[in-house]
Amino acid sequence: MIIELSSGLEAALLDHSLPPWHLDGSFLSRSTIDEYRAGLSATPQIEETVSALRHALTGEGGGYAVLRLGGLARAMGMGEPFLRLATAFAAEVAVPFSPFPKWPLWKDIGVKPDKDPGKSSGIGYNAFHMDLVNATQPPDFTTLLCVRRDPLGGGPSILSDPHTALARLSQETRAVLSEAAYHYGTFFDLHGVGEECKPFPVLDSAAEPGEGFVRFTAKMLERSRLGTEHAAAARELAEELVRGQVRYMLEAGDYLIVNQQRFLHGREALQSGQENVPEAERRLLLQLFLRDRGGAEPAS
Ligand SMILES: O=C(O)CCC(=O)C(=O)O
Ligand SMILES: [Fe+2]
Repeated sequence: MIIELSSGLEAALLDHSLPPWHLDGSFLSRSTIDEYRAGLSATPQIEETVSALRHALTGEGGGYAVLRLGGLARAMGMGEPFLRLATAFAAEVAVPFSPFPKWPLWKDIGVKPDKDPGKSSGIGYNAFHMDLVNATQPPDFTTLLCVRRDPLGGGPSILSDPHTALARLSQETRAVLSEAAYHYGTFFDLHGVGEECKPFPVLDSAAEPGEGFVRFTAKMLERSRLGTEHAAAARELAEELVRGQVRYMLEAGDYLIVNQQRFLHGREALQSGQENVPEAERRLLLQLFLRDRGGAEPAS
């Protein structure tokens, strides 16, 4: 679901500066949230825009949205004042937080030609996954703000609904995916996401069909040692995710928000030749995580 800002809203947002944000532990502070809400509420058509955004993320059949902030980005640049506006929109969805104590609220995802190509900031295919898959409380939303797209033209984002994918698998395969036999990655010094979840089941058998996190990352197929039967079930799910995927090329100023209980995300490979692109011109995203207000906010 793509959400454009009306020209009236854009003009009012350009006119309206927001104060710097403050954190309370790893979460955006209550006072910043109140200030940003008050700031946005003074602009025309904000209610329609925010309700369209919430509906795209949590309404029937929804699960992700691209909020098009490119007009604002072109007019004001993508420095701190622009990031405050993006943070204010994020705070209308849920509470922004940073699970990584050493990182700023918005974490850079650049392009590193020498890194594992399939991981964050690598240049290859970044397979379907949820972020912080191995935490007992993964972020409810993961968000990616595009500062620069791949100048060589690669790297579209991919999105897929794992509940729909699971429904196409056999009962037997789903039963295998419900076993706590999966693991991926490390877990070190993370805030606001609970404890390490290891091993984990992909499918939470206590959740209603179609609801809850589908704890999945296709990256574990190559990077974790899984039993043969568990790997085969995970591979079937990975294939169904690709079958049902949508692709979207983020432009500068596009803000992708993904409800992690509804959709998994990934990214296709960047165009080859990244070594020849100067670092300051390579694709750049900024990532921010959100925690639902519904449940108790975990202590940081
Ligand atoms: O590069 C992208 O578009 C996605 C990156 C990603 O999903 C991640 O770092 O978790
Ligand atoms: Fe991700």
